[in-house]
Amino acid sequence: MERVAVLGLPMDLGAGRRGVDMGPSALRYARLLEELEALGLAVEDLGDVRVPLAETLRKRKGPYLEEIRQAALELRDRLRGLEGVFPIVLGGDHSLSMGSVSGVARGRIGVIWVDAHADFNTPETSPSGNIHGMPLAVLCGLGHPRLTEAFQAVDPKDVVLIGVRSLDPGEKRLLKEMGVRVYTMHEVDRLGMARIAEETLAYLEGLPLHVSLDADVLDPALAPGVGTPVPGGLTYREAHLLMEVLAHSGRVQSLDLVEVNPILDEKNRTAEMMVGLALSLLGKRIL
Ligand code: NNH
Ligand code: MN
Ligand code: MN
Ligand code: MN
Repeated sequence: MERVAVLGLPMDLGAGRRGVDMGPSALRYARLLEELEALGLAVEDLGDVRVPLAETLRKRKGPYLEEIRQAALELRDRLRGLEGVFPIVLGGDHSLSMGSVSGVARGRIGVIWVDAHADFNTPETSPSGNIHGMPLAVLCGLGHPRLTEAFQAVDPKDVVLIGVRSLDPGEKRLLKEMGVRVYTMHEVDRLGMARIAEETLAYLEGLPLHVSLDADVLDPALAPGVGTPVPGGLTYREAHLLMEVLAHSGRVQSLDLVEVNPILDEKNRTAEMMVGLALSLLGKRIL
């Protein structure tokens, strides 16, 4: 029986709006653990990584670089201690993925970043200064030295972005310079998700895979509970099909479910969507 470990990181310090710190609760409330068990998996909830509340930090305005670094390092170390389980990390804002990817990497790893944005800003290119817009750049070695020293973990050539439709000017330049493979919504429309999923698997041939799933990749009509909604996102079936094809490969070894904002959501639908996608990635089939 495959074993799954669920670990939360209730942090919103990297985002521009409050609320994604409640994401782990919302995902658990949406029956993530029960549904995984119903699939026949052995599931263990490891609880949450501790993270300071924004209210308790004296500095009232971000960026909370040191606090985010510390929380992501704790996540990294917790994940490094796991062996023989499939970790699902519950966010929390996307800056936690610096810790999740470095925590699950045991050598070379392919990262599939499913997001409306590329999260490829540096402090120089970021228009917002929000650290959740930077984690993929940090993982590729670009950005604040306090972060890149701790978390550089992937070759930019081993990264695939899917669902992108909002890029800042400096980010576009960096993505091209670093040779990151990007499937924007334009490619999703033109090629279809089946082909994109197959191409992604072929491109990352031979590598174990980590999927980092940002709720804002979904169309805001399906997933209103996100801080930075962008129109024209993935449909229900496009998102599930991607997860189903990746599941079929048997190569995905870890998952982030991030950026669910229950304050902005309607009746927890966004968390429910994310749980459904996790189930498809873990092998749930229609027939
Ligand atoms: N690119 C913008 C920034 O750096 C938005 C990032 N916001 C996200 N990313 N939610 O997934 O601030
Ligand atoms: Mn993101
Ligand atoms: Mn995004
Ligand atoms: Mn996001």
